[in-house]
Amino acid sequence: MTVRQSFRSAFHTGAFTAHVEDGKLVSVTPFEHDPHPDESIHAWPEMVHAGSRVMRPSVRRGWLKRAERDGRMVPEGVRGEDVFHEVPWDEALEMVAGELDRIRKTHGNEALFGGSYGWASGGRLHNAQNLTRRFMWSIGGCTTQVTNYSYGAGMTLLPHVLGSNEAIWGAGSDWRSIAANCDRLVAFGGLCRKNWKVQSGGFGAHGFENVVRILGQAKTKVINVSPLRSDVAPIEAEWLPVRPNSDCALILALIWVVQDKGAEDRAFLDKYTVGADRVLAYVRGDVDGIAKTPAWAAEKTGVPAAEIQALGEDLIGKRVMLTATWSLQRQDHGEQPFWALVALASVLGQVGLPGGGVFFGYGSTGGFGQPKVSTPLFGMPTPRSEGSLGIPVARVADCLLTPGGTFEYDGQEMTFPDIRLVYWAGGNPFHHHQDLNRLRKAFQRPETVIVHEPWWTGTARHADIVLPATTPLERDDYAGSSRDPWILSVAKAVSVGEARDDFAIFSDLADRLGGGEDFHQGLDVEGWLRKLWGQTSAALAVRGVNTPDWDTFREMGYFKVPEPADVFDLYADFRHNPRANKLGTPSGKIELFSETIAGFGYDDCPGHPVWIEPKEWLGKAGDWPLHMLSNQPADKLHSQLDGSSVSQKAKIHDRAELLMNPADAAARGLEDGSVVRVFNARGACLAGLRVSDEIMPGVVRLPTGAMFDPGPDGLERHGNPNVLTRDEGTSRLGQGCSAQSCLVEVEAFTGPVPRVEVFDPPVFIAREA
Ligand SMILES: Nc1nc2c(c(=O)[nH]1)N[C@H]1C(S)=C(S)[C@@H](COP(=O)(O)OP(=O)(O)OC[C@H]3O[C@@H](n4cnc5c(=O)[nH]c(N)nc54)[C@H](O)[C@@H]3O)O[C@H]1N2
Ligand SMILES: Nc1nc2c(c(=O)[nH]1)N[C@H]1C(S)=C(S)[C@@H](COP(=O)(O)OP(=O)(O)OC[C@H]3O[C@@H](n4cnc5c(=O)[nH]c(N)nc54)[C@H](O)[C@@H]3O)O[C@H]1N2
Ligand SMILES: [Mo]
Repeated sequence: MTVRQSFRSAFHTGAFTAHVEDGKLVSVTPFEHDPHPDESIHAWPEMVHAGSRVMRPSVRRGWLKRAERDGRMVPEGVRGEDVFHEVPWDEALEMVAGELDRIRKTHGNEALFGGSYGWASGGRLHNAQNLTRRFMWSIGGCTTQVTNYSYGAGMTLLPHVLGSNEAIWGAGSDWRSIAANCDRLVAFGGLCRKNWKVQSGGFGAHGFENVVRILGQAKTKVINVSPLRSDVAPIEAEWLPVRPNSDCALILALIWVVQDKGAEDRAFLDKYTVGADRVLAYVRGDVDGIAKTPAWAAEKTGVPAAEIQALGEDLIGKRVMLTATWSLQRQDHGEQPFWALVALASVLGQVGLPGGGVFFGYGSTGGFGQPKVSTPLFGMPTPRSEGSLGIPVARVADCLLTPGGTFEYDGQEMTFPDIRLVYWAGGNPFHHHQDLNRLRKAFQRPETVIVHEPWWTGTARHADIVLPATTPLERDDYAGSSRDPWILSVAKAVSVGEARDDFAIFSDLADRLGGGEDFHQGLDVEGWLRKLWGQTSAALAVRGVNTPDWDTFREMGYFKVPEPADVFDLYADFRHNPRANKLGTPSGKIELFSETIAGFGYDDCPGHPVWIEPKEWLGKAGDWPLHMLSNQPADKLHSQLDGSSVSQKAKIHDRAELLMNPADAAARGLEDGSVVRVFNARGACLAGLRVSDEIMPGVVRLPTGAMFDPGPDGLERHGNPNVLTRDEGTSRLGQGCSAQSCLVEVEAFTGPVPRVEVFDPPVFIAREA
C-alpha cells in the first residue's frame, strides 16, 4: 500500500505543501493564502531527487595527493577538472576538522575564508551563511565578507547621504499612498514583475498583481526609464529607452532643467539638506565648465534633448516618486545614479511627502510598499568576533589572487590576507561572481576548498571536500520575510542520500574543534526552533500580537501577523520634525555634499554626485559593439533549481536566452531561435537567441542563472553571463559588483552544438588502497 503524507514548506519564491508518497516527494501545491503563486515551486520534486544531488561526502583525488612546497600544502590536479572519491561521513569530518585546525594553528584564523556569500534556502534557523559565520566565530574567527552583490555600492553610499539604508531595505512608501497622491512615478530600471517573485527568507503571498491593480486605478503616470520596454509589464507606462549606465547623466540634466526654470525647492533644500548649492553649481557647470544640460545628456543617454527637457518640466509642481532598481548601482560608479536621484528628489522638494520622494527597490524584490508589517524573525545570532576582517563581498577573487595587496573601501585602507582555506556553504560564487575565468584561477590558489551543497554546482565542482547538505524539504524550520505578514512552518518531508543539515555538520565540527558550546549551546534543531520561536513571539507580544505556542504553530502550519491599517510614507517623520527625527548623517540632514566622502579623497567617488564615464559602455568606441545586461532570471532564483523542467522551458536549445533587437540581429545575419556565441576578451559562452523590439538597439540581455558549464576548450556551453562580465569594484567607496558594465559581440555559432553537461554528476572513482 502506498503511504501518502503532506508537509508544509517555504522557499524564497513562495510557500507550498509538499506531497510525499513512500518517502519520495511527488508534487507540491501552493500555499492556500498565496493569491498568485509562482511556478518555480513545481521544480522541487524533480530537483530534490535529481541525479545532480550530492549524495555522499566526496573528496577530490588531487587534494589527497598534496605535498608541501614553499610553505604551502599544494594539491595535485586542477580544481574543477578532477575526479572525486566518496568517503564515509566520519572520515570526511575528520579531514575537515583536521584541515581547519592545521591552518588556524599554523597561519592564524585570518587564513580561513568563511564569507560564504549566497542566498541558500529560506528558513530562519537553517540559514547556511549565518551558520558558517557562527561556526567560524566559535573556532576563533575567520576572514569574512561584508556588503552584498545586490546593492553593495548603494548600501555603502546611502548611510553617508541619508543616514541609514531605510531607502534601500526598509519598507518603502505604501502603494496606496503613491496611488492616492503621486502624479509621476519615474522608475529607472522599471518595476520588474519577475523580481517580485522573490522575497529573501521565504514568504507567503505574492503581491505584484496588487501593485498592478492599485496603479491601474490611480492617476499616477509611470515612466519606465530602461533599455527594456518589458521591465514594467504589465503596468501601463511610458517608455524612455536609455543607454545602459548613463542614468546619472539623465538625472543631472533633469536637475539642470528644474534649476533653469527656477523651480528648485529652496525652502526644502535649506531646511532638510546640506550641500545643495555645491550640486547645483556643478550641474550649472560652474565647477568644470560643463553645464549638464539636456543636450549634454542627450549625447550620453541617447535620449533626445527635447524629451529630457520635457520630462524635467513635467516634474515641476507635481508629486513625484523617483525609484531605481538595484541594478543601476551594480555598474561602474554605481554610487552616482543613486546619489543623483536623492539630489533630484530633494531639488524637487519631494522627500517625505505622501506618495513622493525617493526609494530604491520597488522593482527589485517583492514586498516593498506593501503594508509595513516589519515581521520580526529570529535566527541564530552571529556576533562577529573582534578584529576579524571583512572584505567587501565582490572582491573575493582579488583577495584570493593578491594576498598582501592593499585596497581602499569606504575610507579604510585594507590588506588582503593570505587565504589558505576557503569554506562555502549556501552560495554559488560560480553563479554570482564576475569574470568566472578569473575566479577559476583564484580558486586554484588556496590549499583547501570546502563546500556544503545539496547539488553538484560549479562551486562544488571546484572544491576539494564536498559535504552533502539537505534542502528545506529535508529538515524542520520556520520561515518568513520582514515585508510579508505570513510566518510559515517548514517540516521535514523526505531524506535524500546521506545529506545532513548544515547545522548538524557545523555542530559536529565545532565539537571536534572545541567550539561546540559556543556554536550550538547544547541545543539541537528542535531546541533552537523553540528558542527562536520564543524570541519571535516575545517581539510580537511587545506589539500586542499574541502568537500560538510552538506546537500549535506547527500544527496550524502558519501564522499571520496583523497588517497595520496606517499608510506608511518614508521620511514623513523627518519632514514633519527634522530636529526630533534627525537622519543618521553627521549633519542630521540629507547630505547632497558629504564632507566625509570628500575627505576620503576618491576621484572615483567625490563629495557630491557627479557624472563619471563608465569604463565599459556604449558611449566609448571600442572593439565590442553591444552592451550586455545580465539581469535576474524570470523563471528561477539565481542558479537555484536550474535543470528542472520548469527552468528548462525558458531555454532555447538547452541554453539561456539572449535577447536582441531585430536591427542588431539583422546586421549580424542572426536568426531568432538559433544558437549564438557571445564573447569578449574575458570569455565566451553559447546562448539561444530571441529577437524582439522590447529591447533597445545596441543592448542585449542574458539573464543570470545558467549553471556554469565550461567545456574543455574554455567555451561556456550553457549561457552563464559571468564568463563575460568585469570583475572590478564600483569605486573605492562601495567596491560593489559592477556586472552591468559589460560590452560584448555576438555571432552565429556554426559548429556542432555541444551538450550541456553540468547536470551530470562528476566522475567518481574508487580510492586507491
Ligand atoms: N552578472 C551578474 N551576476 C550577478 C548578478 C547580476 O545581476 N548580474 N546579481 C548578483 C546578486 S544580486 C546575487 S544576490 C547573487 C546570487 O548568488 P548566489 O546567492 O550565490 O546564487 P544562488 O544560485 O542562489 O546560490 C545559492 C546556493 O546555495 C545552495 N543551497 C541552497 N540551500 C542550501 C542549504 O540549505 N545549505 C547549503 N549548504 N547550500 C544550499 C544552492 O544549491 C545554490 O547553489 O548573484 C550576483 N551575480
Ligand atoms: N525572478 C527572480 N527575481 C529576483 C531574483 C532572481 O534571481 N529571480 N533575485 C533577487 C535578488 S538577489 C536581487 S538583488 C534583486 C535584484 O533586483 P534588480 O537589480 O533590480 O534586478 P535586475 O533584474 O538585475 O534589474 C532590473 C532591470 O534594470 C534594468 N537595467 C539594468 N541596467 C540598467 C541601466 O544601466 N539603466 C537602466 N535605466 N536600467 C537598467 C534591466 O533592464 C533590468 O531588467 O532581484 C531579486 N528578485
Ligand atoms: Mo541579490
